[in-house]
Amino acid sequence: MSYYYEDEDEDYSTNPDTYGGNMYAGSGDIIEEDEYSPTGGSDSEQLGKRSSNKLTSSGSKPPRLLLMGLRRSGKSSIQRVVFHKMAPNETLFLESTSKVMKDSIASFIDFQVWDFPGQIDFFDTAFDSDSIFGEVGALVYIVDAQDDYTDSLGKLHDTLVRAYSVNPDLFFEVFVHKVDGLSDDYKVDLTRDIQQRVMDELADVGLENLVISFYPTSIYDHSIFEALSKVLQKMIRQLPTLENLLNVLCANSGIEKAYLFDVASKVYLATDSSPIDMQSYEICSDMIDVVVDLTSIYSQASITEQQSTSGMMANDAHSSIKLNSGLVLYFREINQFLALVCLVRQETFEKRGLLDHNFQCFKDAIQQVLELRQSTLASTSKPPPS
Ligand SMILES: Nc1nc2c(ncn2[C@@H]2O[C@H](COP(=O)(O)OP(=O)(O)OP(=O)(O)O)[C@@H](O)[C@H]2O)c(=O)[nH]1
Ligand SMILES: [Mg+2]
Repeated sequence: MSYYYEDEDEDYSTNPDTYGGNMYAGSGDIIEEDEYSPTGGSDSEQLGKRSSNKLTSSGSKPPRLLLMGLRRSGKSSIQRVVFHKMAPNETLFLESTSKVMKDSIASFIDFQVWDFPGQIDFFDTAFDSDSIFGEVGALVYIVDAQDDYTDSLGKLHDTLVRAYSVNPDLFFEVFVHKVDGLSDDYKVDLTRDIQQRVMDELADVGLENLVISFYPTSIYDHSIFEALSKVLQKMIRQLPTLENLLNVLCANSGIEKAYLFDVASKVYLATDSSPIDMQSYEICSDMIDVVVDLTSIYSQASITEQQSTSGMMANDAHSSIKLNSGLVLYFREINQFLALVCLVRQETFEKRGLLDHNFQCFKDAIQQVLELRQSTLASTSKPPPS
């Protein structure tokens, strides 16, 4: 295995935590209702630099991911494992949530995760559906598949009807959760059964056209990351452009499969259009853990090294692992949030000049997509001439 880590961003390199265990330091503290903590960092230059590394959602406000479901269904566990790197078995000790907890995530797009308490009473006057469902985002309803889910589906039905009446543009998602330990066939059957029952009930109230996606998930494997990737992708306006760029890169560089990942959460933003197989996704996702773990162990040394050679450092981190299958697993940093992880044929990997050149073009193109959005935002926010 060859491992290289070189770091470009001064502010980020002096803070190994940015890439290490505490991914959202300063930006993802759990806060209670009606507060929004913007991204960490105070000086405007730094904020400008960070924002040009971000993608944008379709609304002006940060989109919301609303996690709903009965008590103990696993909402807080999902939020902790994916966005705060909690080990899955530590979720056993999580306390029940009593208030809506809003978690602001500053990442490739800024968004908020709202973790609701299990038993929400829609008829309670404190529950303001208009403001909760009114903004852009996704309603993710968690069904505990290890429990009797009859009550949960009843609640899901009420939630969907209520949310749809307030905001039909929300994305509606159902996680059939805690499917760890179940056979693949059973997972599929179970998800299909739940889907059928939900759709039948919606048809009874005339909502048969409501589009809902169903995913079997568990915090003990990659499925929760994959499902959340798909949900978050719906909120990225630039997704078709990113997919096109990945297709062009793969076609010209001997890449079998490529994923554009948000490094901190391991959620993938885009992939090329070749079919996704779970194995390639899992191995690419594991590669991020390898790089992040090694970085957190060795980053102090790499910082010292960089300081002594300041001005001469390369501007990206990269790492590769040769696999027995004749493929090379290749990680390459794009900016402080994003990395490309791909499976490259070994013979093409040896022609590194081509790969490096194509990667540079890809990176420039991504940067242009990000900057274009920034300049559009800047020009639309200028006051009209008097
Ligand atoms: N087996 C298994 N257990 C899970 C999974 N996800 C969560 N759990 C467990 O489910 C229990 C409840 O998890 P929480 O995240 O607290 O549930 P919650 O929906 O936030 O509950 P409330 O806050 O009371 O509404 C914990 O013991 C978790 O360890 C999973 O994917 N598989
Ligand atoms: Mg909870």
